Amino acid sequence: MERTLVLLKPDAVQRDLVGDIISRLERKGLKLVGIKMMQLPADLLDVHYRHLVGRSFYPEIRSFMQRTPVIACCWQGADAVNTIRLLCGVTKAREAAPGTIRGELAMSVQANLIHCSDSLETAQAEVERFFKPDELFEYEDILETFIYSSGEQG
Ligand code: FUP
Repeated sequence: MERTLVLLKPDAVQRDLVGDIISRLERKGLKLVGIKMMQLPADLLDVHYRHLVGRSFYPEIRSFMQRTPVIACCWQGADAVNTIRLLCGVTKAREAAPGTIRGELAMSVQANLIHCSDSLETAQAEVERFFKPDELFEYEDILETFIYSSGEQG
């Protein structure tokens, strides 16, 4: 089973959409294995968004991501990285597909509610960046045999 990082951004916190977004991921069948509220420091954001540091819009992204605390979550599931990318929708939220989180709930490129890791390699690095080992949990999911076939279970 894969693990991936999700951040619920300040617009999700401010718009009271935290419960809705978490509920969508839960109802899909993904397993929550870590969750906390964090005020993101600038140096953590500079590493997290290092592919964007230097772009003209980066200072605005950094300040947006610091406007309120965010909710950091680690989700586990079969192909969890790609599954959550699909549920999220494309970056430019007003063009995101209906049914996706961004497609249903957001309009903006910047205020697009959610970050999710974009590859398995990135996911492993991002989960380690945002969570200490003792903040991540392994526990039995009693519904797993109703969510996956035997060949799909981790
Ligand atoms: P995503 O993987 O969909 O979160 O998108 P990126 O990693 O490419 O972008 C990270 C964040 O930068 C996005 F959530 C929004 C913001 N961004 C802009 O504000 N303008 C841009 O042109 C590109 C990204």
